[in-house]
Amino acid sequence: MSVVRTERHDDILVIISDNPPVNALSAAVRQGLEAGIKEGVADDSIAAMVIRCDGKTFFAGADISEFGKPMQEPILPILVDMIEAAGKPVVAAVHGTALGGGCEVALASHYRIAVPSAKFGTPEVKLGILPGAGGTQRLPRVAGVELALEMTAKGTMIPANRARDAGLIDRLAGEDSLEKDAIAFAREISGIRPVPKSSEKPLTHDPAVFEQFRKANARRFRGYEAPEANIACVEKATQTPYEEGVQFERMQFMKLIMGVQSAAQRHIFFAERKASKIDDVPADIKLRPIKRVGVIGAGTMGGGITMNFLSAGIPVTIVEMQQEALDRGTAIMRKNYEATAAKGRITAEQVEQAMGLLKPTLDMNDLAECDLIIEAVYENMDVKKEVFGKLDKIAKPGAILASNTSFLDVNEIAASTSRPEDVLGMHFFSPANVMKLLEVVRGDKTAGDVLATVMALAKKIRKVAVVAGVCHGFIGNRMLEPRQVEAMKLLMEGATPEQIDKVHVDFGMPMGPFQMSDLAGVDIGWHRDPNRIENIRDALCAEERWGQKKKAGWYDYDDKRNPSPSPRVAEIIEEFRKKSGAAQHEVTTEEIIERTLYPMVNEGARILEEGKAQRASDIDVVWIYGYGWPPYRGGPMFWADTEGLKKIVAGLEKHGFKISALLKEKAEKGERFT
Ligand code: TC6
Repeated sequence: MSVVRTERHDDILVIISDNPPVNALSAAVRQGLEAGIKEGVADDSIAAMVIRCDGKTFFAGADISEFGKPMQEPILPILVDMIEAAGKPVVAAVHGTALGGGCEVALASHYRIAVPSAKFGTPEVKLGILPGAGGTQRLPRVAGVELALEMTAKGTMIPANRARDAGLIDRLAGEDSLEKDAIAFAREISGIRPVPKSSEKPLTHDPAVFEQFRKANARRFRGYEAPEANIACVEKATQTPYEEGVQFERMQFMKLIMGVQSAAQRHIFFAERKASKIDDVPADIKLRPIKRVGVIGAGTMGGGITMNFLSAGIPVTIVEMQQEALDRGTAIMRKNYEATAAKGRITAEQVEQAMGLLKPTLDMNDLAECDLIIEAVYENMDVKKEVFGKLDKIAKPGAILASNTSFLDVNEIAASTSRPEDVLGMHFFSPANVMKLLEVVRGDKTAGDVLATVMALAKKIRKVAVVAGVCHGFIGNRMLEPRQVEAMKLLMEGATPEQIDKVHVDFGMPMGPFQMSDLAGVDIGWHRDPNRIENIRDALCAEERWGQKKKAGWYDYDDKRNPSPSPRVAEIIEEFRKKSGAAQHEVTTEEIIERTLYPMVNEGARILEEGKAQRASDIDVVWIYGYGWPPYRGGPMFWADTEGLKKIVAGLEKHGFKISALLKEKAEKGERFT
């Protein structure tokens, strides 16, 4: 059966796409739409047409899986032009999300009607491209330059009421009567001639807008190619006739789609979705119901974790040992919600709703009512074992017991209970209510339904979850370690913290290893004996250079936390260099990359070799969502593929690293990780 069908309602032809899950504009859909429009145009008894979709959404865009393959006719730009040139009115009837090519189909239609819950967006920029079917030229004409910039260059999605205010839609339909309302609307406007075309609308704008927009978003766009291409196209729309603008857009689109950045960003799109799939657990396995969550520990981590569930409408019982700590943790959660409300992102009512779902308690026995209990206490094996031993006695049968450990052996923790099959790790990243990544650590005995339940729950609380096996540091922190070790060695050989950090920031990371250490706390994991000074870090800690919180760490900080290179740190480094007698040399950018980033790839390969990650793309997801690896480089494994694995191996060999067998084998065979 065809994915597009037509239905006649007297003089109105309704063209309906049914291409689950998101009505992507695949070749079959484009061919069906073309046939539907032709049918409506050829039939004199048809006065107007309506395009709508079955299922959960209007077209959510071009079919991304077709990118990079030969395109089948009709290509999207031709199809949307054909819709606009139909000569009879075409009404787009929108529900769900009209995204990318879907938004362009709506823009090329002569009228747009949408249900109040519908959303509109051109998120192509997030895939490293632009709305290349005339979208950058039609959108500013229909919705104004400022909104067009917001939607194309930033990928902002807008709700139906804003779309109506901006002129992007003509009418709101009833939430449950879209087709009926669209047909009535089509009949109402069917006689209007000429049919209004988005491409012919006059454009008014203030030329200063572009520079202001570029300036205001310079930080956000740093390193990316697509935002500027989107801006340039919208700017072009204001300077040249429509046809010239479209040609310019086509050129920009082709350049982007052939580039590495778009390939990287598309890789991440699919990697993120693949990450939720567990290779050896059936997709339809019965999940355990999670109606109430328990959290042990109301500190920074426990509080952040709790907020995820409250925000998703899931009640939480939070346990602390002391009333004061419990009150403090609860107050911080409220303060965080209120700050979000002050920014207008949630309402005061939502703050109360979320906080109303919280049950603070000092009695661990209250956890008996929870279906999932997450421990977020001090990172120490004995403490964790004691907590899990207690939980074993309190938790109801079938409850899932999770540890938020970032390093420790989840199998050992599980062994302190009589039900290791119900135990796993849920490693949140700080701040836990903000960071998208969740490493779900699968113990040797973790049951399949336990793992699947937590992966599904992760989506509900809007996390991107990745399955990791039990090993020191799991995926992310394990790969961080060789980077830190090499960064310290480079200091001893002549590099400065500023130089190493700059290479990482220029690469696209939000910060370098030393900036990160200052933010997290130089003293994390320090032995706390100021007289025991074995390395540079001990020396910093002994002088209470614990990072930003002390206004001194690897850098000096002013009152506004602006960093500057520290003469004292330079002295300490120099003392250690002299003491060790390490040979000094001029450290280049190339060497810093080879010695701090290549070993991460090497460690990633080992993680795969040992089966601690399901797939290379999962590692990329961890680094993008947990550590701010630049999406336009696709994550460390994708980046290694683009660098060339032979080059990575040669670089590692040059510096004497022991190379992963998998990495070596792939390099020799000319294979890729992703
Ligand atoms: C474009 O339009 C360019 C135009 C210029 C042309 C010249 N294609 O996200 P979910 C799959 S570029 C193919 O889990 P949700 C997805 O992989 C496009 N497949 O669902 C997953 O497959 P799986 C611009 C797609 O309800 C399944 O659908 N548009 C596409 O959480 C479910 O996805 C965008 O960038 C696609 N376009 O969210 C929008 N979209 O089940 C991208 C989804 O095999 N899409 N799939 O794993 C989204 O943002 C979201 O999918 C959503 C639905 C908001 C539509």
